[in-house]
Amino acid sequence: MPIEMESYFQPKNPLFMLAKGYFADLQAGDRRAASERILGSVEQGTTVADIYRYVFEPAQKELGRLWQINRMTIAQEHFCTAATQMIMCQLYPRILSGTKNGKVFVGASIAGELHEIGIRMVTDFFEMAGWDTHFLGANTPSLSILDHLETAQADIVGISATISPHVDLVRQFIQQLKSRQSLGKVHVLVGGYPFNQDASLWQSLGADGFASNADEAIEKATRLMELET
Ligand code: B12
Repeated sequence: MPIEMESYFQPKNPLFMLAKGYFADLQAGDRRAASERILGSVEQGTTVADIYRYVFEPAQKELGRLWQINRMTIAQEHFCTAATQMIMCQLYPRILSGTKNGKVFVGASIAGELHEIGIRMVTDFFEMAGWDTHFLGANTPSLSILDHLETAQADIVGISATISPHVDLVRQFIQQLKSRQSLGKVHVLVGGYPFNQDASLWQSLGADGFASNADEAIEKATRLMELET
């Protein structure tokens, strides 16, 4: 990571004031105010997708920036992350309420990988786009993911890795998937920090696609499904 980095809250953010206020609530240790601010905004018509795009994602990245320059302790960073996850849960009645398109998406972080908010956001975007989704969370062993893909009759699996040494596990996972006959039709999307740094990494691993954010993930998935028909 570069040493000098701009804040992730920039005035061009369409929810700039909401995002700043939310972050200030969390920094003050006030989860209740943070939650009320988000739920109030959603009540007034802000979409859950926009809260994810313009509030939660920059807030998470800002945590990393402040931690890196020693302006936030690890404990504060954990507190804010846990609070954001708690508030995301409060939005599920809205996330799970749309009509379905009959397609199944499974999202997981590879074994050893503890970063799970990115793939959770991606999975929730699939849910909001009408897919049936299965979010398996952090640190999921490859064989368990593969077995789950069979049970869930998945169309697409999304695998997340943030820490570079985990990239090789993603490669091994893809090889295992491609060699299992029963999973011949399952497409693999990958994403996370190392894939954002090197735009051709996904191809060298044998994945079917990569996306740098949740909106792009839906676009890529739609294209993969169109290619099938
Ligand atoms: C919260 C956090 C943690 C939490 C995670 C908790 C949790 N439940 O997820 C904890 C405390 C566990 C953690 C631990 C560590 N962390 Co950390 N962490 C972060 C932090 C602050 C936020 C992560 C986050 O939520 N981002 C927000 C999401 C929305 O963004 P995202 O993950 O990039 O996801 C988006 C896209 O990448 C994409 N995407 C992601 N996955 C996928 C998957 C698919 C299929 C697709 C299509 C797209 C996609 O779509 C998402 C939505 O747009 C980041 C800072 C940052 N800049 O992200 C550091 C950061 C990622 N961590 C970092 C580090 C170094 C670590 C540790 C090694 C620290 C340590 N010394 O112990 C450990 C490693 C633990 C492990 N084994 O995995 C570094 C990574 C640098 C690197 N890769 O080289 C960062 C960047 C901090 C920094 N400034 O240096 N961390």
